[in-house]
This record gives sequence, C-alpha cells and structure tokens, in this order.
Amino acid sequence: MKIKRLFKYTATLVITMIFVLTPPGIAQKNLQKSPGGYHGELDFPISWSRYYSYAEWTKIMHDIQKKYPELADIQSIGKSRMGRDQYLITITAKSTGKHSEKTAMWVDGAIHGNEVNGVTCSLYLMWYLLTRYDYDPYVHDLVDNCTFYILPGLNVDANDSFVVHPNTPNNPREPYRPEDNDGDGLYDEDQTEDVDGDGELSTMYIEHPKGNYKLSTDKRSFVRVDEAEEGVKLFVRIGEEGYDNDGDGLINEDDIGGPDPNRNFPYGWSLEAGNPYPMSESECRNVFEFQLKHPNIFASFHFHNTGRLIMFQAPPAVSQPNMSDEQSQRMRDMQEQRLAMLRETNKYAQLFDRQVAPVDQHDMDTQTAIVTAGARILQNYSPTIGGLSGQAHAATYYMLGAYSYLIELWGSNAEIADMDDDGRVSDEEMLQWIDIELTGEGWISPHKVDHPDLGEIWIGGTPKKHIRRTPPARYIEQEAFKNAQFVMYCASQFPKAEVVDITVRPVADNLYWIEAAVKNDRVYPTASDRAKQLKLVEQDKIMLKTSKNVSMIEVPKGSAATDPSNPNADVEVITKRGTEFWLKGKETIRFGALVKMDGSQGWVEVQVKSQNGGTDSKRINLKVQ
Ligand SMILES: [Ca+2]
Ligand SMILES: [Ca+2]
Ligand SMILES: [Ca+2]
Ligand SMILES: [Ca+2]
Ligand SMILES: [Zn+2]
Repeated sequence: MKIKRLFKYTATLVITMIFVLTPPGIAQKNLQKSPGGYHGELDFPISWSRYYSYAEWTKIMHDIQKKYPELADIQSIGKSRMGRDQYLITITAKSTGKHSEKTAMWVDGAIHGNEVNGVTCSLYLMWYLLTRYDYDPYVHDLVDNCTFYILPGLNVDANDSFVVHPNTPNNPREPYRPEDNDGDGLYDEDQTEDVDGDGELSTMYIEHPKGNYKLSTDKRSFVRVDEAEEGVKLFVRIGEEGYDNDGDGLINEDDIGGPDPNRNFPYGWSLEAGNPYPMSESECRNVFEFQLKHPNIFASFHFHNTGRLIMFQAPPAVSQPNMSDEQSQRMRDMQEQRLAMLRETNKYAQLFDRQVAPVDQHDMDTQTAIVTAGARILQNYSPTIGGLSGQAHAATYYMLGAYSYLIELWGSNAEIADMDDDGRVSDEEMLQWIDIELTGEGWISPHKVDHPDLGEIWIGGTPKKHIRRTPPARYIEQEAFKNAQFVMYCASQFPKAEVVDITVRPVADNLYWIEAAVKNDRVYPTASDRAKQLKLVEQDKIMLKTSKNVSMIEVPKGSAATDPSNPNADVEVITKRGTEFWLKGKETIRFGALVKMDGSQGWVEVQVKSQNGGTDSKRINLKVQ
C-alpha cells in the first residue's frame, strides 16, 4: 500500500489541535539573574587556595553532603591497600528521579598519587554544582537531569602522602603494593627522606674534583660544566634527598609503590606495565566494579597531570593498505588545508588524523566536536587521542561504551616563562617565573647540609613540590574552574530525545496521518557507536498511544512518502508495537502513522523512550467540527 494514495484531501474536515505541554519545572528558590550577582559561593565556603589532606577533604565531602542532602549522597566504593575508604559523592536532584535512572558523568581525580590537582578539580566541581544549584539555571538543569559520580581521590594512600609529607613532584605515584625493587628480600626499605628538614624533597649534590656540575653565577642552581674551570668548585649529582636506610651503600633504592595504576585496567593491559594481573590493585578494581554496576555512566573524566592535554578516546584506526608515501602525504596536506579552512571561522577547530570504520564515524565526529569545545573552554590545552595500555579511560570507552577524557592538568608555564620561546622552561626561566609571577615563592636555593652517610653535601637548586606538576595554591581555583566548566559542558550535551512538530492531516473520511519528529539537539548521540557494538544500550523507541476510539492502521514498515508533491519528504513509519531507531547527535528524525478515529473527537500521544536520551511525549487532540 502506497501512502501517498491516501492523501485525498477532504475539505469538510476541520481539525483543531490542542497540545498538552509538559508542566514547567519547580521555580528556583534563589534564582540569580545577574552574572555579577551572588551564586551561593558563601553558602558553603571552601578555600580553593590550598591543598587538603585526605582527612580534610573527605571531611569537606561529608559536610557538604549534610548541607545538601537532597542533592548528594556519599558512599565508600571500597578500601585502599592501606585501608582508607575511597569516598564517592553522587550528585543529582533526588526530587527529579533516582541517580541510577539518569544519564551519568563519571569523574575521578588523581589515580596517580602525586597528581593531587585532580583531587581539587573534582572537589571544585562537586562544590560548584551543589552551591550553585539554587542560583544558576544552567547548574540547576544539569543537576536535575544528570547524575555526577565524583571520586575526588582514586589513589587515596598516595594522594594523602603526597600532600602531607615532603615529596618530589613525581612521588608517590602508585598504590602501596609492596615491591622489592632491589631484590634484597626487603620491601620498600629505602625510601626518600627530607634530609634538611625544610618540608621539601630536593636534590643532593656533593663536592668532587671530577664532578660535572657547578653552582650557577647567581648561586641558585646547579648547572652542567663542559670542561673544568680554574678555581671553580665541582659537584656530583647524587639524587633525591634521602639516607642509606639499610646500609647497602645505595640511597633511595627501594621506594614505595607497585604497578602503575593507570596501566592496571583490563583494556589493552600488558604484564610489563600493569603487573601482576588486570585489576590487581583494589583502588582500581573498586572503581571498575562500580562502573560496571552503573550502566547509566555515559561519559567519564579522569584528572591527571601534567601538560595541558585533553586526551580523549577515539575509535580504532583502520589501516589503509597500499597507500604510497605520496598518497599519505596528500591526505595529510588535505587534512591541513581542511583544518586551516575551519580555523578561519573557529580558531579552536580540531581535526584528527585517524581514519575509522564507517560504523565508528559518529563517535569520531562526536569526540572531535566535544574536544573542539574543550579547547575553547580550557584555553592552551591541546586535544589529542589517548592510548589504550590498561588505562582507565580506555576501559570506559572500549569496554563500557562511555565517551572518555583524560585531562593532563597544569604543566610547564611555557607561555609565560619560556623567554627564548624554545618550547621548554629552563631553570633560569623557571626562576624568573617564580620571582615575578610567584613573587619569589617556590624555589629551593642550594645550601650546605651535614649528611650522616655522606658528610658535607649540598641540597637544592630545584623548584618546590607544587610548582611543576601541581599548581601553586594561588592557581588552583582558576584551573579547577575551567575544568569544571568543561565537565559541565559535556554533561550539558548529553543526549535528549524530544518529540517535536506534531502534525495531523485528514486523509479520507475518518483516517488521519499523524507526523512527529524526534529531535536530539545535543552533541552526543543517544548511544555511542561503541556501546551499540557492545550491545550495551537499548534502541530508542517511538510509540503511539491513542484514545479508545482512535486506532492505528498498520502501514508497511520502512520509510513512507508523506507529501505527494515532494517524494523526498520521507518519514519512518511508526508501527503498532513501536518503531526502534538510533538518534545521532544534532539529529532530527521524522515519523508518521496512520490512524482511524470513530466519532468526532479523540487524541493521539507520541511517546519516545531512550535509555540515555530520556523519555518525552506530546499529545494532540483531534476534533472534527
Ligand atoms: Ca628491597
Ligand atoms: Ca619498593
Ligand atoms: Ca628537604
Ligand atoms: Ca640503601
Ligand atoms: Zn597521571
């Protein structure tokens, strides 16, 4: 049966359509209308100009949950090796539904113990969402409609140690699985120590006639010497501060920490980096088990440092066989030209040199669109495709189908400090940055110290702990703010399936052709290509409900022409059992159905149901006058 045959216009019927609209949401108590006004920041004041110990930041979490019990819950997802709870805060408005029934964002901080600006970024997001809920319609809407699962500290033992104890910027990094690094039968028996007691871990040097370092002219650094100079003291670099605790003649040879936790996840795992087996570390296993139990997690953020990168997961590359060097060069040139063109109107535009299979193309396009926005929001961050190798964000995309992002926070202050613009910040340049921007705070000048094992040594010539990898406290908030913005932007682009543009046309006597569109005006589709392939998501579904006197007339499945004068205006037919489909990002699909009405009035309701895009319905009343 051809649909267009049915369109015999019957002039005697006049249809009135009465839409039933969704009721408006509950008004916000303290809605702030001015961007210059108060947005709740003192309702629960937190200083964002310092780092917090585990005891301090977990207390902040518990206190803020008590302040906003209708928006937040706290649970421990499990314990670390040393028995610390890994506290997760779930944020969503309980009045609008259960957390597990809303599309969710996962956020974790500092899987690498030393990367504690991931903790502050996660805490900041928590605080921003909760304190602004009543004041800021954007936040209100996000917290009403999405769930945020925030685990501020993933590697809690090392996170705490990094903040509380003297450390280099790079340590401690791994979970505390005991490892005998030097094979002497003792575990972690010779770790670093703060030899001079200044609260920092710097570098030790010792005077030696054959040394290859000397003091810089300003005596604030050690610099390499190419050849001996008359009357200049020479030094040998010993390494990080510490003692020979076990008397084996070596210093700091058996430090604390097991495998790299961000190589311990199951996807792309290797024995060498992720030993002894996937998910061996309880800190990681607790996270993955939680994620497996929460299939509503749609996207994930993982805060690391350093380097100002947005590392996102993309679908696998398809190899292009038989491409000559010239052909690949031509492809690269074309790509560069395309990017240059895009950047004429958007300086943040991104394009990536990865060819993916057609079934993965929408994921590639979606991620490109998202990180283009990320490049704008984060400023001076570079989007780049992330690796697999047992990383947490590889597992969330490749195994759970969630769009995932690893953020490398902070980094060298190259754009300010790199005076000669060679792309790196030398000690001298770092010193200038510390003297000017940090008003002198943050450098350890070389000084003599008596070492119990080595005698007279020198310590210093390095920045302090919170300089290179974690921002000095005065920069915590600006970094946390823009990263919270990016996470919220992504959540604001979670799919939303809406029923729009219902129309009804009389066809013949008591037959009516109903049309409606389902629209997703968000960047993300209702399901990632990956989630579809893993069969983790149900298809979106459109159905028709009617009053008793209205019945559906089955029309052959497939698309149907709707307008006799325009054969291109195809729609998908809604069947009696409902029609399944997938809705991409920024896509609208039109549907149609044929109904028969007995009597002079009735109604038809178009309902759409989407696992990640929510439910929506619109009703239309039919009345013959
Ligand atoms: Ca040992
Ligand atoms: Ca060890
Ligand atoms: Ca020290
Ligand atoms: Ca030793
Ligand atoms: Zn890291």
